[in-house]
Amino acid sequence: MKRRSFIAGTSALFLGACSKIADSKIGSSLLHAADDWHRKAHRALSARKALVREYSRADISPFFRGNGSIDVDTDEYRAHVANNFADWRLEVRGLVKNPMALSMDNIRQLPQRTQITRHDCVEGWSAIGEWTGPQLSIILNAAGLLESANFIVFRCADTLSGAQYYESVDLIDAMHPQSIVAHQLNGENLPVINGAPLRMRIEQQLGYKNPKYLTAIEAVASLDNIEGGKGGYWEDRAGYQWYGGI
Ligand SMILES: Nc1nc2c(c(=O)[nH]1)N[C@H]1C(S)=C(S)[C@@H](COP(=O)(O)O)O[C@H]1N2
Ligand SMILES: [Mo]
Repeated sequence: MKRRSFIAGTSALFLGACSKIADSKIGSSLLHAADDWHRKAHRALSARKALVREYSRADISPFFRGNGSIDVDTDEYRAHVANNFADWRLEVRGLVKNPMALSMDNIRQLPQRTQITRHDCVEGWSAIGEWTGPQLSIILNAAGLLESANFIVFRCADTLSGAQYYESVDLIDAMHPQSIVAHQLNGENLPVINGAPLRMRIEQQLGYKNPKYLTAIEAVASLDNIEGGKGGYWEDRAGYQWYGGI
């Protein structure tokens, strides 16, 4: 039905060609195959746009452990901790119309989202926490993504075995309503072990896709020339899936 109304809106010539194809047996199976493909792609896309489960306050884990880097071993970071991250800046750069450097006050002044979600680490533990911060979509819309942007890369202040931690997502996950730049855990400023002062929450994906100690958000066309080219620290090293969906 849908296809008919779509075709009706196009030129008579196109309509003629299509109904001729539909008349032949092979033509009609081709059209149905296209329908199936479209239905599946649509279903996959809607699943990725759905909200993940949110929990209640009673479900919050008494302690949210720190994993991977639990501190940043630089004098610069220690100075930021000492002055409460007053000079921390989150850069928004790459394929954007308006590059920005946001202070913690800037971040706190944006509209906020609070969500209680479950974090799942591939190492076999989970924790439920309440995260607060602006939606990444608000920041990206303010920066104005250029047409050529396909991925968002997250840069971090810490190094693990001598290399910077980083991660990336496509624009579907970047624009997801639960993708937030969190500055609070359970109503308090982020503890250092959990990524102070800023960390991403990409709730549809596994723990390693939730980068801590966030210093920059970079819009890029391709991941090929970023670090090892596989889109993230663990993807480059340990063969973790780039799409770490739960
Ligand atoms: N910058 C940075 N982000 C990181 C990591 C890290 O080592 N460095 N570890 C990842 C992994 S594997 C997990 S499970 C979570 C752990 O988050 P938590 O320390 O708040 O528990 O952070 C992720 N983000
Ligand atoms: Mo993890």
